[in-house]
Amino acid sequence: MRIVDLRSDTITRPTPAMRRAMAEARVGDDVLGEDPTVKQLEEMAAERLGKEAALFVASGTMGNLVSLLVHCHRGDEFILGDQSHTFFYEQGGSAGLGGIHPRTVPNQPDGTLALHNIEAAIRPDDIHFPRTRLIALENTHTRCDGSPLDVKYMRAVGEIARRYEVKVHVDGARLFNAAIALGMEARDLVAEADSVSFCLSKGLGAPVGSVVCGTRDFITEARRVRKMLGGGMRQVGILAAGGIVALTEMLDRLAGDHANARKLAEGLADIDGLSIDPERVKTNIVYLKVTRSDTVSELLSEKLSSEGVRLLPTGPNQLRAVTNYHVTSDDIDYALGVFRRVLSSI
Ligand code: TLP
Repeated sequence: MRIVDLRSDTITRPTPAMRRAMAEARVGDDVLGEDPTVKQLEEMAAERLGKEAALFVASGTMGNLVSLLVHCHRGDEFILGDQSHTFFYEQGGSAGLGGIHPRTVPNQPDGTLALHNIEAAIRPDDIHFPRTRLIALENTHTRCDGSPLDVKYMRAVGEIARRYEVKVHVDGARLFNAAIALGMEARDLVAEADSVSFCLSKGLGAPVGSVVCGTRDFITEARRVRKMLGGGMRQVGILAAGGIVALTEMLDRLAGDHANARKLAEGLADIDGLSIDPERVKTNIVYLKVTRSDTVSELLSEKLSSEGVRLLPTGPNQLRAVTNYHVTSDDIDYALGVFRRVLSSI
C-alpha cells in the first residue's frame, strides 16, 4: 500500500549518504573529548549559528533541558509561551529535574509572545518573588502553525533581555525551516540568543540528535549538565556523522517541504468539511480542523490511515500534517485524493 506519512518530520529515515557516513565515521571516546566526528559536527554547528561553541545532545528535549539547567538554578523562573513545546511536551523537565519555575505567557497565533507581556512577566527584585533568569522562544513555533518568528521580533526580545539582564534561549528545533522561510541566514535570526538548540533529526533527516550552541563558557557548563543527565555518550561520532551530512546536504531541500505543505493546505481548503487557512502555512506544518462532527473527525482519521495517509491527531477535531523528505509533490496529490474520497463517503 502507498504510504504518505505526514505525522511528523521526525519519522524521516537516514539517507543513503548518511548511512555511508555513519558506517565509515572516525570515532573516539567523546566523554574524553576524543571523538573527531563529534568535534567536527560541533564546530560546523557553532559556525553556522555564529556562536563560539556547540554541544551534540541526544534530542531536542535534552537540548532545551540542558540549556535551562545552565541558565537557571533551583527556584529561578523562566518565561515561555503557553503553547511552547517545552511547556507542553517535555514532561515539565525544568521543574521536575531543575526546580525551575515556568512562567507562561500566552503565545500569539504567530508563535510570538507579546513584548509587553514579556516585560510584565519579568519579576522585580523583591524577596517575595523568584528571580527571572531567562526568556525562552520557539522558532519555528510548532503549535502555532509552524510559524517562523522574524528577525525584527527576535531582536526586540533580545533588547528587552539585555535591558533586564536576563538571558534568551531559542528552541530552534526547526530553526533552519524558519531561516529558509524568511530568506535569511539562521545565524542572523539567533544573533541575540544566548543559547540555541536545533534538531538534526527532523526536516534535516538525521536519525538522532540535536545541537546546542552558545558561548564557550555556556557550552563548558552544558557539557557538565549533559553528563549529569546521563547524556555523555562514547563513540557517538557514528551518530554525529549523520548530523554532518544533514547540515551539509539537507538544508536547501527544506524549501520543497514548505512548498508541499502550502500545496496540501490549499488543496485541503477546497474540500467541504475541513477548515484551514493556507495563508497561515509558512513552513512545513499544516493544522486542519474537521468541521462536520466528532464522529466524522474520528472516522476521517481512521480511514485516512487505513488508506496509508497518516496524520497526527492534535486535539478535538484537529489534525496535523508535517511535510518531510519522504513526501513528494505527487504524494500530496495522492493524499488530497484520499481526503476527498474518504470525506465524500462519510
Ligand atoms: N516535536 C515533535 C513532538 O514532540 C510534538 C514533533 O513531532 O513535532 N522542540 C520543538 C519545537 C519540537 O517540535 C520538538 C519535537 C522538540 C523540541 C523535541 O525534540 P525531540 O523529539 O528530539 O526531543
